Amino acid sequence: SMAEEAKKLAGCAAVDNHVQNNHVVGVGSGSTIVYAVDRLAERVRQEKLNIVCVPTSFQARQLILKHGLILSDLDRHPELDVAIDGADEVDAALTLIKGGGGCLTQEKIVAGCAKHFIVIADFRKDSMALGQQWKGGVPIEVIPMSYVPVSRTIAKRFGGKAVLRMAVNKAGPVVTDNSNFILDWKFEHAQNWKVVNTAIKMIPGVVETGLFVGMAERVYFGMEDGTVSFRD
Ligand code: DER
Repeated sequence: SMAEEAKKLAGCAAVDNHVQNNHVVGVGSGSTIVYAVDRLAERVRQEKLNIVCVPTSFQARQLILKHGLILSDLDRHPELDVAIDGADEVDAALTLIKGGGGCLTQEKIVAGCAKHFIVIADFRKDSMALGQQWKGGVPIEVIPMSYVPVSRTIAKRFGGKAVLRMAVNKAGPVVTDNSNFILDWKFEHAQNWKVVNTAIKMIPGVVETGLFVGMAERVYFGMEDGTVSFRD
């Protein structure tokens, strides 16, 4: 499909422009990153690149192993040269909503350890303001026993509603790779995302938010016309 082609364009552009020999590479989660890892594996074979990969989820770990790439971790490499990951939405200031795939916590940790955090997305994610394209709200990872009071506090202080993410192929709520729950905060209007992100993180029980503020260095967008554009 057009969107899949666009994901591939963005994934290849990020890998070709930002991964070098002897790099430690953070590997994101979701569907767009699959194309980036395909390209990474191709380059390793063709150029005999010597790189190691740090995953951001069980899914990312499976991707790395499936391609025979060298798996590493933050114990061995607490500082990465580059992290590449997708996004659910990107606004004009490069603030991201992430977590549509439920992996936001390890993604944010790995992104924060990288010298360069590069985002890849298809044209549908390119937005002027959060909430214009993405209707899933802001994912928030919470300690399971806290999800009701956290949900009530978010609704009271910031409006909208924070809904427990229920699993589709398993009875009950989605359980993250960190054994936590996810609330999807369906906010009602634009916010000062830097202020809101900090305020939500301070609520007891909140582990992490899917608001990536001031973290993305560059976002590559695969476009419908087969070209790639980027924003810094
Ligand atoms: O869940 C996540 O954070 C993913 O990275 C998400 O933001 C992008 O997933 P996609 O590439 O499948 O759209």
